[in-house]
Amino acid sequence: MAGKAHRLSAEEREQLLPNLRAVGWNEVEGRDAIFKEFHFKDFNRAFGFMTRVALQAEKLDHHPEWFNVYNKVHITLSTHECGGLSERDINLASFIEQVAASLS
Ligand code: H2B
Repeated sequence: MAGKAHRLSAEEREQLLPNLRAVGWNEVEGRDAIFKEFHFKDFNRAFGFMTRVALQAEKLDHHPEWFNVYNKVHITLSTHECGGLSERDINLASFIEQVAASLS
């Protein structure tokens, strides 16, 4: 990905995080990251979702931390390079929302 990632400023957070909060993303306590839990009808849908997110993550060279059991997928987004939330996380979260919406 082009350019160095920088941690979002207070102003950028005020501008970018409300939209994600509104659709269920929350800031992680004790760590500069965001988290959301997704529920699907079954494993097939959950894994289809993960597959689409994985391909995009690879393309962006920005990868989620995630956990799956059957129809549940827990996702944490943070940028290791800058040790916290960057615009890359916001972009990936927006993509993830689009995929989830198309599968539910
Ligand atoms: N994913 C996330 N979430 N944060 C990073 O800083 C990151 C990544 N860096 N995927 C990328 C890969 C880096 O390690 C490689 C070398 O480009």
